[in-house]
Amino acid sequence: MTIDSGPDAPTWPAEFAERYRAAGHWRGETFGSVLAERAAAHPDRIAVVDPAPARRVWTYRELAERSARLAAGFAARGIGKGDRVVVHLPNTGEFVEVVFGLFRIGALPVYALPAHRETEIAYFCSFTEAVAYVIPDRHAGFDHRALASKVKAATPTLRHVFVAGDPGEHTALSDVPCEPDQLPEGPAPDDLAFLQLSGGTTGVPKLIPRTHDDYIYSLRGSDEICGVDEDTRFLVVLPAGHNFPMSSPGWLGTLYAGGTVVLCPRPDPATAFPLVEAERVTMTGMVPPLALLWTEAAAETTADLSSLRLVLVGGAKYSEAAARRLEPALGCRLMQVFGMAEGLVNYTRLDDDEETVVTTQGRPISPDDEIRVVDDEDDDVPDGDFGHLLTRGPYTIRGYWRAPEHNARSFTADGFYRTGDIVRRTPTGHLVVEGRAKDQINRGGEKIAPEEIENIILSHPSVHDVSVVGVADPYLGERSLAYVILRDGAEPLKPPAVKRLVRERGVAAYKVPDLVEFVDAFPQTGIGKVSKKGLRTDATSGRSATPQH
Ligand code: OOB
Repeated sequence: MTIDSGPDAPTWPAEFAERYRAAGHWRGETFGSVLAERAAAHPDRIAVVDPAPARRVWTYRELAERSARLAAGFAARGIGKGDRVVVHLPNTGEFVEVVFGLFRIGALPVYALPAHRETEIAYFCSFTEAVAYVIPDRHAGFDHRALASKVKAATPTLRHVFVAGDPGEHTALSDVPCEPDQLPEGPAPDDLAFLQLSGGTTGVPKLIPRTHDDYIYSLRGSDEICGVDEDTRFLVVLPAGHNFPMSSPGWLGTLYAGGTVVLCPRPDPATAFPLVEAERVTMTGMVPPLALLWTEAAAETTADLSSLRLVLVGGAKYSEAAARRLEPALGCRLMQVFGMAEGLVNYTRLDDDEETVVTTQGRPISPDDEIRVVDDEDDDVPDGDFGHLLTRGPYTIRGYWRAPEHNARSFTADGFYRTGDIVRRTPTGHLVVEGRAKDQINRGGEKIAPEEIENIILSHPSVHDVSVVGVADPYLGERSLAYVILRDGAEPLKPPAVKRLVRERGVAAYKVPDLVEFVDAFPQTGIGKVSKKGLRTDATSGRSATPQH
């Protein structure tokens, strides 16, 4: 007997899909059709520049041809429509080629971040039943091939590991391409295009299913708001697999408009500023801590940044004081962006006055983005009051991939996504992010689910209980602090041992607690639950201070 577990994820009800098509939001494009059209319209224009270590460029024709050859090679290896492929590449031209190759055959990239390690990758591969995993040979001092071997041995569905560079025991990506004369039919516009990762509030990240129709609409909307056109030269400084540098307006938005994407290997000013000068970069996007760094470094640099027209800042709250300093320092416009991989993206506008740009996080892309600001009982609060942000619209998912129980909590019965953000709406419809109701730490734009780290620390035999919280940090916005209660009579532990335990479990380095404090008890809420708010208050008031060495 087979059990029908239903569709992988809820999608838009028919009446909504019809409305979004009738409004011209969903136009029946796919990533494959878009690239083919751009390559036909302007084959020799530069699509992608990968500057390091030796500068390589892809014209639109080359990108289309090379991704079609990769698509044919993937298909020849039995990879097809709907198959999941975990893509774990740094900001290189191969990333763009591979992703467009997968799009062409309807296989679904699952975007891992470069910082992810064995625990995350093993989970992505097993949970998505991935058939392939794409890696660099080495990156930032880490050998990805050994990790791939371990994950492959542990994941029965994983048939292929493709390596950009020296493949070791795996398959070289350069051996995959073949003649694309018998390419299978591509996906439909309302098919899934890829799975994004959620920042997460639970022990494991959730997967976000995005369609060609919905994502391409968010690109078109973002391009219009940010003024992206064929003259745009967009620098990708954040990891290319994250939703922000991918679509706000990001490298996919830039390619949609026929512009040029410049891939930056590292985001620091010493790497990025010379590239801005050499490639005449006009636009980029970054998280607040990086914007602070760029703002400070701009005063000292000898690099010519005069080509920059617009810098987008988002992913975490950008302080008003820092926001005021960016435009004069970098000599370009600032736009704040408040988005989420689940969909909704808000931008301040190019014609907003300075006060709006520095004090709000923007307003939605689409007139069909529905915004509700509600109290704890889901009742709407008056405009200007704080409340929980709920949203529904033409590019916001109706549910996570294969997560029915989580979906019941994260979406209302009528399909609004519970963002977990606390906002207020100004009379102009701009949103101001005031805080967060979800149990998540936003470490300078990198999201940490405390539960994931708590579970790791709890596995230590000396640990009775643990609670991980975010505490205010002037540079990162927040950093992570693990409060640990030891078992009676247990071997004493020191902070480095707790950090090592997390690191050695093989998770992304940004998830290792910045601070560890040992306490006898946690503050409790009225009904006896651990009060994370109480812990954050303790941390801010500096009540305890365990030496960290
Ligand atoms: C972006 O996407 P995610 O999925 O990594 O994180 C989304 C969450 C939001 O729910 C919010 O809590 C926070 O990140 N956030 C902000 C923010 N932008 C995102 N909090 C305060 N101020 C902001 N400007 O982070 C993301 C996706 C697309 C574009 C930009 C950011």
